[in-house]
Amino acid sequence: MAVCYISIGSNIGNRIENCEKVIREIENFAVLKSVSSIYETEPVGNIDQPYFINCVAEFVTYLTPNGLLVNLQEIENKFGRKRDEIGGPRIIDLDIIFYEDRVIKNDNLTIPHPSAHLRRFVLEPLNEIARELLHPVLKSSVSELLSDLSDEKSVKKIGKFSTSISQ
Ligand code: PH2
Ligand code: MG
Ligand code: MG
Repeated sequence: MAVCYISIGSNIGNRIENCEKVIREIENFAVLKSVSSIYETEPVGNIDQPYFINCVAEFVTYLTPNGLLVNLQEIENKFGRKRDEIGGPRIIDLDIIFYEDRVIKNDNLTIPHPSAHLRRFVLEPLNEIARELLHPVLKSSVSELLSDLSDEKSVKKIGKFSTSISQ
């Protein structure tokens, strides 16, 4: 079984419920090990869009990295994710941040996620559940990446998932 970390984001509709529902969906093919608190985060990139709800969850799975990607994309599609605007608002966005300590780069998939180490909305929640985890390319821990981070976008912890999710 492989350990993977998935960043979950939503800024359309009932954002927290969207995140809870996708965690339940991912549990059809992976075992949830831990999930961060719920964060409300200022949009990065295209700033003319609503604030996001973001969290990071740790799963273990028998799927390969590519198999995991395909399954996550199926969930995004099922939730009605449209891919017309790059970096625009989304009902749900599922990004693989780490998969074991694998380094992968192909046309479909880059792991570790190429901008994870630059984004406070990823590192703050990840630091809550995996502060010692090493970035396999940068060879720094999540907590080191967070303390070196220059991203000053607002990332606010606003609560926890219900225990039915996080236990
Ligand atoms: N996702 C993006 C672009 N910008 N900003 C925040 N705060 N959270 C996100 O999840 C996010 C973003 C593209 O995937
Ligand atoms: Mg993303
Ligand atoms: Mg994505």
